[in-house]
Amino acid sequence: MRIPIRVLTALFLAAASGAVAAGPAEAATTLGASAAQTGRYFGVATAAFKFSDTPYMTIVNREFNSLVAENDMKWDATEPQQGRFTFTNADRLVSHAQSRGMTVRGHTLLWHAQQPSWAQGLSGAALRNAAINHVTQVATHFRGKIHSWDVVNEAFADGGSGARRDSNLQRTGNDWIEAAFRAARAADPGAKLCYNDYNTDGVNAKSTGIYNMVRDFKARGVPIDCVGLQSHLGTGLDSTYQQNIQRFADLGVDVQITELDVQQGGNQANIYGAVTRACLAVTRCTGITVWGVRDSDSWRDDNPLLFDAGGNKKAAYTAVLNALNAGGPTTPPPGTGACGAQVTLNSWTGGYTATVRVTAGAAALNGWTVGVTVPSGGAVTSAWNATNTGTSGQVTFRNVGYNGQVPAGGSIEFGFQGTGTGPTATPTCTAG
Ligand code: G2I
Repeated sequence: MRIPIRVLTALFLAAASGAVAAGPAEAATTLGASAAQTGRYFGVATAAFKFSDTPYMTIVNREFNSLVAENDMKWDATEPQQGRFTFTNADRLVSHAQSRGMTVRGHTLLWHAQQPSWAQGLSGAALRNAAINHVTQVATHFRGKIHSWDVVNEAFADGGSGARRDSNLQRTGNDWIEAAFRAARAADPGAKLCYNDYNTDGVNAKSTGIYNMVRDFKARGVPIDCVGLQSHLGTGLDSTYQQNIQRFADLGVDVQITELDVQQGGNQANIYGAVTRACLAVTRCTGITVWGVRDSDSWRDDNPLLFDAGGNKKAAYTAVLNALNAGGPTTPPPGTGACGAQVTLNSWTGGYTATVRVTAGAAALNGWTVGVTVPSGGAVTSAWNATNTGTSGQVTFRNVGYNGQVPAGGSIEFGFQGTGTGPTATPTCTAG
């Protein structure tokens, strides 16, 4: 039988795309290393004041490759008096993460809760200006060090309305969220910008309200890159949990599970495993963060975490590790060569930022080079986490000192900003 060439081409492309990674040859033994095998991170919420607790730090350093501040980056912590910023604890967290090669989630720039009392007393234009200044100052302070920012936290109402929550920020005008995202992008173009909320653990009125906002932002060019689903869970998991992740991903944003904890009880381990599998099943679900280290560190009193008070691994831990080791779609597909590169654009009239994810193939990388075609009329104006040669036409980006080594199947990101139209062709990637 003769197979038409078109079909052969399709078969070849399907084989070459390598979209589905087989399980790793050797199971990883920590959460971070296991998640990295599919290009994801596994993070934990920490508090700088616990960094001197040795059993606590032993677990943090062994298991996780991403940190978020449980409280140390909130508005009341970073700007206790208007215009006076304190970053001591947050800086400690960031520098610890950097020294261990961990990425950092920023939590959170604007929220109706945990506002300093001076902000609680403001309204109207004074509050709006103070809020935007806060976004700008904090995002600028951490520029280049944050993987993803929760730019706005918990702005939607619970219940069936799908509407915004009333708050002093909301009363400054419905456009406060997009103003915050634009200010964050201007201050740190390399950070992914997320909207983060809870009770969004399935397709429901609240998550649909957020979905509609994200769709509108994408349509109007408001810079948004990711949605955080907090996932503070009880004794059950919504049957539409994965479907909900997928529908956000289909809008062209990443999804991150940002504050996972699950009520202890008969189902805890199963629910942790199911959440992990749901994330792994969606290519754009790029990482999971648990909201604390040991049960005794949790804001909840129902033992919702992966380690008990003595620092022992619980059944929930094993369920997560096994799910991570079973693999899932690699994010993004590594391709068949030594490495692959995929670009995500955030464009506006006359300019763009590009995020490029470099993924190692079957062997670890010791240096990488990415070639990008920049359409004529435009030029690269700045780059981060890479050094460029040339600014228009064929532009080459090379790793910098700290991100040349990428484990097999692992990935790193760099980015650049440019004028004109962003590159549309898939970049080339070569080792070395
Ligand atoms: O409420 C759980 C989480 C829901 N999503 C947003 C998260 O930011 C939030 O985290 C919790 C922290 O886990 C708590 O640790 O946010 C609470 C409010 O910011 C945190 O509690 C606060 C207490 O309310 C303060 O009294 C205390 O000073 O923790 C502070 C630092 O220990």
